[in-house]
Amino acid sequence: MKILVINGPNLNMLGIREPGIYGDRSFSALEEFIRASAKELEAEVSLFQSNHEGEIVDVIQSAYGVFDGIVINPAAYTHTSVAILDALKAVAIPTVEVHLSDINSREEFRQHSFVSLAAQKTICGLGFDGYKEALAYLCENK
Ligand code: CA2
Repeated sequence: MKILVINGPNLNMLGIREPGIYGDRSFSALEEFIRASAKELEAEVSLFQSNHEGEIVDVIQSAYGVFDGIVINPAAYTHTSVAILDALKAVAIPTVEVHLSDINSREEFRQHSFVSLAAQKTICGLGFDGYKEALAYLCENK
């Protein structure tokens, strides 16, 4: 099982500010957590982070025929990006959307997700554990 994990804009700043919302652990701790979770689940993961919408579209397109699943936290692009939605629909790779925080109990503008329209499942508010749950879901439903 080959899974591409995509993290969107500003997630590389994790741990630096807003610990009350996103926790106090760093982005490199998140990457380590994802790698350890994948190892436990016997899945192969590739990690990608970008602050640029077009780069995220490019990496989704290049996943076609290569990866069996995608885990994506599109960060702020969740709420704005039809381009990322269209790329996920184009490749039709089983996708799980993850958010560290519970976007449904935050500001109204965070309560709508374009990406949810292409995801098989959305996991919110579980912090780092949400990524492990997403990987496990893809492994169980391959
Ligand atoms: O809860 C999530 O995982 C989000 O996808 C995180 C995004 C936010 O725009 C989404 O609405 C929900 C924000 C990414 C990280 O933002 C930071 C802000 C300040 C300090 C560190 C990270």
